[in-house]
Amino acid sequence: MDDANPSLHQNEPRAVALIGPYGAGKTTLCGALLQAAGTATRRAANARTHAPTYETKLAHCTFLGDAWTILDCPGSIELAYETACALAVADFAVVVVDPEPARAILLRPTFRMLEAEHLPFMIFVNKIDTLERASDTAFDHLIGALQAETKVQLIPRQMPIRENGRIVGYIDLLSERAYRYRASAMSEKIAVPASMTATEQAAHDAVIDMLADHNDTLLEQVINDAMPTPAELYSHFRLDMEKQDSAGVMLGAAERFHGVQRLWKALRHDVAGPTATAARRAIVPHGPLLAQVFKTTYGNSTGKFSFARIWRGTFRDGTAVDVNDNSGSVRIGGITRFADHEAQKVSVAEMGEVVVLGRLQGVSTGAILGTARQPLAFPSPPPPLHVAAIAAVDRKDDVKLSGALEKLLESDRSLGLVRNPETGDTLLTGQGEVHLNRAVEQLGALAGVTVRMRQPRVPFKETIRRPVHQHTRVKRQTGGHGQFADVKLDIEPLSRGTGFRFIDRVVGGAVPRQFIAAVSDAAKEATQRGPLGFPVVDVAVTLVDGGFHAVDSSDMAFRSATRIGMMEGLTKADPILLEPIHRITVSAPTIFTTNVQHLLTSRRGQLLGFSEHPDWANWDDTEALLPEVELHGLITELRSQTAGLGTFVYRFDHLGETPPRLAEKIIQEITNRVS
Ligand SMILES: Nc1nc2c(ncn2[C@@H]2O[C@H](COP(=O)(O)OP(=O)(O)O)[C@@H](O)[C@H]2O)c(=O)[nH]1
Ligand SMILES: [Mg+2]
Repeated sequence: MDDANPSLHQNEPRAVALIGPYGAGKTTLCGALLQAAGTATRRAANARTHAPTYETKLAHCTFLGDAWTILDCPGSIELAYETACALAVADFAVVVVDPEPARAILLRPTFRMLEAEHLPFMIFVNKIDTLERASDTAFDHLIGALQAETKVQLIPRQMPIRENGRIVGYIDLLSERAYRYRASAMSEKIAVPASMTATEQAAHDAVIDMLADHNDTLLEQVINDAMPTPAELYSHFRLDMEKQDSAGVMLGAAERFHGVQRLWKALRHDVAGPTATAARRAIVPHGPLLAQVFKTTYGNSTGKFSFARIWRGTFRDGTAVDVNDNSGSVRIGGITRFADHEAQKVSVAEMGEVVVLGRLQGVSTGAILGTARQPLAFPSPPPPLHVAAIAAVDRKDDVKLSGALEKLLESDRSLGLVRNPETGDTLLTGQGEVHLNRAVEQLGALAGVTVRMRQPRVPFKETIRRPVHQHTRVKRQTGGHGQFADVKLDIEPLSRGTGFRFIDRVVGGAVPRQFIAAVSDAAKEATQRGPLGFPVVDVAVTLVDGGFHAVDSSDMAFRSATRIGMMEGLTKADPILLEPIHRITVSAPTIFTTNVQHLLTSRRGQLLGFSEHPDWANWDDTEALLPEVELHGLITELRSQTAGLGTFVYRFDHLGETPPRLAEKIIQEITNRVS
């Protein structure tokens, strides 16, 4: 492909996402990029960095005549879905990392997201000013550590120049030019330090070899000792990144402006525009209007905003567009573009632009606007890791709450809402404590009510451990008509998971036909709340015999005899509390597997074994059976034991007997609640 034309993508607006672990300096870098583009003042740029980033922030700017949208993504693992959604519409990602090799392990989830999206990316090693005693090999170590986390080949784009252990500049390994950093200004070009010429040459050759791995033409050139020109190298480099065969590694210090201008130039040259991105996402280039919503927000004063990238055509304010290929249509009511902090109303937006659309009812994150004619891939929300029961402090606010919940779930699909009919709890599910705390805060603000959060109630059950024979007679004389019923019940335990069974073994009309249904119903009803206070499962009740009175027997009499008999019988039958046990698979880096096992056993987990993660090198999957009560807060503790990386999936497995001590405590609690 020709690279003679450096303005290959110049006329298309491009979108680049800044991603990476929390605290690596993404927001600072975003400010520095804006400042370098002349969009933000240093103060405005710095002001951005104070608070942690909870959601993807958008900034628009122009760099050397090209339009850019920068998507400053949150780094927290709990908000990873927000980042995944941004990656679904970005042309490119800059992974911002800390220079400390020990922290490279944090990059695995980031790299996995990029690999899943096939999104081209490069790495920006930030905070190199913090390396006070950088050794010759510090940078190699870092790249080695990062390489262990991704299948994409990492190619160092720059080589640091050190003086007294500090990094003061770099040599560009493609152009072989050297630069010295200057305080808050563009770097100054210098001669390659004499002491570095040999190592620089070796590093340059190594880069060419790496590029030749993916390119036969280059390989042939190398074999024939023909020197590729810098322009050829740039071109190979860009194409390699575009195919996600490799990713360049650059360095700098966003806070000091080091390497920021260089990064801009690399982006300008290496980032393909929306035409290429649309092609990568299998969107045919010519056709009707098409855009995808990647973020949705609700504010009390602002209303609903849908953030969308336009893949095809032109958006005009006031026109109607289809939603998800004919599942409805909406009218565009306001198109906004963000220039740093300032919102700018526009009436028309073109292909490639990232815009914010107002008041699109029924349109949620991932929605397709216009006509796709084929499904457009969009990341699915991750499975829940943390669950809390929520309620309005004042019950009469529940209605307001449900409206706000709808908005909340529409704006964040990594939240979920489940009503547990067994416990009556309304459960909000999400990715961790921080995530849910913030969600509940937003919920309260949207609804204008105070929302309370507490640990979900566990749907305990009970069963019996030994068979009993129960004889109960109800005999009452009240005025005229009396009440008479006599039942003999065999109450027996069944194997786990069988449920409830009623058997009629009455012979010779000891209990007349017409009353059997009343006995059966009452027996079943009695299992709704057993002697311990929970639903009774896995019990067989056999009506073996009984008696009746020609005048005084009735459905009601048989019902009450059965009810009394069941309660007495179950109490004598050695009742025991059962708790839901889940089968859980915990994934974490292998170095933390022992921690994971201790954590699970400390929470009454029964370890089933562990194995290598099927496709994450140096990660293990630990399998265990874990009581549902112990899931509460597990993700928080797991993260603290695994540098924040551990995660899990779980599903209900069986009901297990609750250990006596715990059972006592739980029964006490429910007794207190009832009385
Ligand atoms: N020493 C140093 N600190 C930096 C640099 N860039 C960012 N920081 C600091 O790192 C912290 C986290 O930065 P922030 O941009 O919020 O990180 P984010 O979570 O990745 O967005 C802040 O205290 C920044 O001031 C840098 O180049 N050098
Ligand atoms: Mg940030």
